[in-house]
Amino acid sequence: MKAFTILAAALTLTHAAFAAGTVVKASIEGMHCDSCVHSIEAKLKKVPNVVGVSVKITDAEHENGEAVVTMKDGAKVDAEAIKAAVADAGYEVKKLQ
Ligand SMILES: [Cu+2]
Repeated sequence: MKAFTILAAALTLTHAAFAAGTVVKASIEGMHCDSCVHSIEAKLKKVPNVVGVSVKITDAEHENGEAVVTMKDGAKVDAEAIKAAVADAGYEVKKLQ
């Protein structure tokens, strides 16, 4: 399971791409229905220090969606862990901010 390997590697990194308490927005490609939304939400909720996840389809015609991930206050965030969780659900993060 490649995604799990990536996630494990990401968790060992001390570098944090985002400051504590950050709300991270991820643009996701390939989403087309509620099932996509739920599977991505389920994976992101399992990322350490994630306290809130909101996934929605932003452009149904082009199958684009967005995940808004809220991190625990004071927690370090690794962008790779979020990307890996989305990849584990079967989708790709096109942009993370
Ligand atoms: Cu779907």
